Amino acid sequence: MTWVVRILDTIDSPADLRGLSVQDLQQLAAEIRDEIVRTVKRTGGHLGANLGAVEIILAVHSVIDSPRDKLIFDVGHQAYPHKLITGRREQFGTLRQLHGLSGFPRMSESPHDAFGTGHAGTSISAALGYCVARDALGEQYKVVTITGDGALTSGMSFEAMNHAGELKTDLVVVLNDNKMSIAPNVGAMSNYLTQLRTDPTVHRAKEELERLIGRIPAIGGQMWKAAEKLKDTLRSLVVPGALFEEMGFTYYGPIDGHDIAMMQRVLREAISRGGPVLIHAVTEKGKGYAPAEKDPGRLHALKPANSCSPSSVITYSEVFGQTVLELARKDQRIVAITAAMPEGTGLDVFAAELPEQFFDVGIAEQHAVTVAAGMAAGGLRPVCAIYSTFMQRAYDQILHDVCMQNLPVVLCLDRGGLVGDDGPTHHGVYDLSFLRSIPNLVIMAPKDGQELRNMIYTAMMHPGPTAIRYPRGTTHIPSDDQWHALQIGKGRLLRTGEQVGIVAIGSMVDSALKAAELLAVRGIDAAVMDARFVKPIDEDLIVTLAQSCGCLVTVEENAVIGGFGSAVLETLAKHGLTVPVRCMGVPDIYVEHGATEKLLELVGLTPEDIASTAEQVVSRADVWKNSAVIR
Ligand SMILES: Cc1ncc(C[n+]2csc(CCOP(=O)(O)OP(=O)(O)O)c2C)c(N)n1
Repeated sequence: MTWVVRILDTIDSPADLRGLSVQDLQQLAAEIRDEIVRTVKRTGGHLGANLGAVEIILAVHSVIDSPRDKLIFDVGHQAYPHKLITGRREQFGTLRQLHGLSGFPRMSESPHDAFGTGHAGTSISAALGYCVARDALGEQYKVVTITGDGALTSGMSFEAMNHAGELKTDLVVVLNDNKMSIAPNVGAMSNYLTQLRTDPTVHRAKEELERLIGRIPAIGGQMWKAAEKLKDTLRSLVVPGALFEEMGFTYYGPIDGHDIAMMQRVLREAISRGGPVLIHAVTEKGKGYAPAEKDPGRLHALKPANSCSPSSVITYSEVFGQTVLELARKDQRIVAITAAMPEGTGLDVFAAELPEQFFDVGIAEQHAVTVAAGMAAGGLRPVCAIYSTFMQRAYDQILHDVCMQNLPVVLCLDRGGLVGDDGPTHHGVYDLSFLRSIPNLVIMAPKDGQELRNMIYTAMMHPGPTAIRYPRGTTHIPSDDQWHALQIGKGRLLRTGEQVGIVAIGSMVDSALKAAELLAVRGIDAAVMDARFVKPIDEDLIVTLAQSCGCLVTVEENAVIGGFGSAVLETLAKHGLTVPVRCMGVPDIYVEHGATEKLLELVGLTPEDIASTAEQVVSRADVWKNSAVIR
């Protein structure tokens, strides 16, 4: 029996690529694809974008000298091939598992990960920062980014290019144009790239024009200036990439991003040319794996092999999408906005049925919120659905454009809480804290799908701004096909009890109820409150609970600093109540990636954790009651 030695097994660092021929690199690309498909089927993770970027990554690593030279990814879920050839092949099977490899580049994971990523549109800014540092410190290294066409819909990419064009420093941006964001890419920039890729007349015109321009004789004075201007005008009319050239980048392309030899040649030429350069590489998302090539949107990412949901459940995102659709069918003023996540947010059903009332603005969260503010000012009822982690981008837009003007925008923050294997860049655990200090904003968090339906309806009826945050994952199919308006600022008592009040919000309400069961077995009588509103908070119910139980535990799947528990403490302070309180939430750390249940254990938010904390608080309250010194 003969063993075939994989080239991949001989690559421990990018330096090992240098002796390889183009044929070897092509063979290596096939082995990398194989390894990614096999592993991701088991662990879950991003598929299509990685398969499409293999040759670009091999070409870049074969012409630069990482980690001395810097390779910076955008979003970073395309970095699996990079991980496999930068000394992490052996650990690749631990991808996205607790304490295993991250699904994104991380500076702490490898010296080859020049910059950590997860959110889109950061690569050109970070790379430019490296260039500035390099130039200021008199160092000599190359800086290359791999940036997607989706990332180019993000404002940050343009802000960075604008700056790079002025600094004129040596920077190579490889634009990995696979025509897709997660869904098909949108917007005028996307149309422009399509035109560059597909219009053969533009290519012929470029060659012809460069020839003609070359023939314009060198002349002096005013005539020379006029001729130069004419050249520029002609160039901007027909030269591919004129938009990038106008921004100060030398444009190469479009070229086939799967052609390793060509990529190497163009990269070398770009590096030796100097200044900001953009290489427009066209690739196919899912390349080399037929199911992903056929359906790149659905196979953007896979769930772990052992995950399946029973048919009695539905995702929160689906409840959201269906509810907004039902409401919008009856009211044309209701419009839905997504920032490049139509499927993820559950708005795909809305887009299919009511395209006139639906807007995908690209990876542009800030714009999404302010355009919603403008729509509300103009008389529409916009619902803006953005993952909690990406809403962090739009803080000022919420504060300055929506809430200061008290506009009726409904902000829906999906993936609130710990999101699991995507890890710290994607956990949505800051929103309650960062939203709570904004005046005029009503903030709600549902305990289940039915409550989410009611909250969406309540928000639509409210004349000012509202935010609803709900978790990733599933909930019971709502029992009621209708919805009911909730009284703003009112929570509800789900379980009465005399010894401790557990005040929970959103995803933690069910865990609090389970904790109360555990406590009952231990002879402790716990009340459980579903707070529903973080703001305005139900002061009456909290004060009543604090007085009747003598101690409280607050529970939230949000940073404990400045979150819901802080609001409860502020309420008690306002009413002059001094009772023992423990605030449970996400501690002041960036929580790892891993299965959500494991992460909840890690941060101490399981029903058992809540029960034992409540037990401690009860015994502390007893000491308080009996001790004149402490009192
Ligand atoms: C600020 C932000 N918004 C949304 C996302 C969710 N998201 C992850 S990847 C992606 C599409 C990226 O497309 P592109 O830049 O073309 O990269 P590709 O996956 O095609 O390589 C989106 C919208 C994100 N990561 N960051």
